[in-house]
Amino acid sequence: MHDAEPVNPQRVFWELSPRLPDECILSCDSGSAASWYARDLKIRRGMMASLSGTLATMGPAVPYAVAAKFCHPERVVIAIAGDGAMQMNGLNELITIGKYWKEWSDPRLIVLVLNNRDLNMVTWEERVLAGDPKFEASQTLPDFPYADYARSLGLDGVRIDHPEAIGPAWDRALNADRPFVFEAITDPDVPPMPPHITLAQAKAFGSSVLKGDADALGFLKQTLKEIASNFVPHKK
Ligand SMILES: Cc1ncc(C[n+]2csc(CCOP(=O)(O)OP(=O)(O)O)c2C)c(N)n1
Ligand SMILES: [Mg+2]
Repeated sequence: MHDAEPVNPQRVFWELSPRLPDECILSCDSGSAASWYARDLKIRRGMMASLSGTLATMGPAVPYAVAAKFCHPERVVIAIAGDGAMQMNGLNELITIGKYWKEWSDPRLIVLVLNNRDLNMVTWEERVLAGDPKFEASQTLPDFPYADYARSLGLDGVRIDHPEAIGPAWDRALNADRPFVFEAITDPDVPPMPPHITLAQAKAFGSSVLKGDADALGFLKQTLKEIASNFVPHKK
C-alpha cells in the first residue's frame, strides 16, 4: 500500500475489510469505489453485498442501504459512494435516513463517501479507453462538507484527510449510536486499475498524457508506484 495525496482510497477499504461486522450488508455505487470494493473487501459468509454492476447506474448505494435497514434493522449496513453519486442523490437520502433511523433496532448505517472532487471513474475512462486528457468542464466536482452536513441532520460523521486517521475513524463509525457519514478526502490520481491492462489501454493512457492532461504529473507518479508495487515484496 503506497502513500497518496492526501489519502489513498484503497487504504480506506483495506482498513475496513478486517473490521467488517458479521452479517453486515454492503451496497457499493458505480464509480472508482467499485474497484476497491472488488479488490480489497473480503466478504464473509453471512454478509450480503451488492454492487451497482451491469448497467452500473450511479446513485443506488445510499437508497439500497436505506432499504436494507428497513428489511434488516438489526444488521449493520454500509453504503459506499463517490462524491458525484452523493451530489446526485445520496445527500438527499441522508434526509430520509434522518427521518427514520430512530425506528431501527440497531441504528448503524454508515455511508462512506470518497471525496475526490472528480467523476473519477469516467476521468480514467477518458484516459485509458479514449486516450483523452481529463475534460475538466464535465469532470471536476465542487467540494462539499459531507460529514458536517450529516451532523446538521442529527446524524454523526467525520472527515478524514490523513491515513493514520482511517482506522480510528472506522472504529468510531462502527460503534456510533446513530447513522454515520465517513468522508475520506482521497487522491483522484490513484488509478483504479484492474489486475491486468491491455496494450490498447496502455497506449491510450500514454496518449492522454501527451495530449496535456492537467493531472498527468500526479497520476503518472501514482501509476508508477502501483506498477512498482507488483515487483517488490508487499508491505501493508
Ligand atoms: C446515472 C449515471 N450517470 C453517469 C454514469 C457514468 N458514470 C459512471 S461512474 C461515474 C463517475 C462517478 O463519480 P463519483 O460518484 O464521484 O465516484 P468516483 O469515480 O469519483 O469515485 C460516471 C459519471 C452512470 N454510470 N450513471
Ligand atoms: Mg468522485
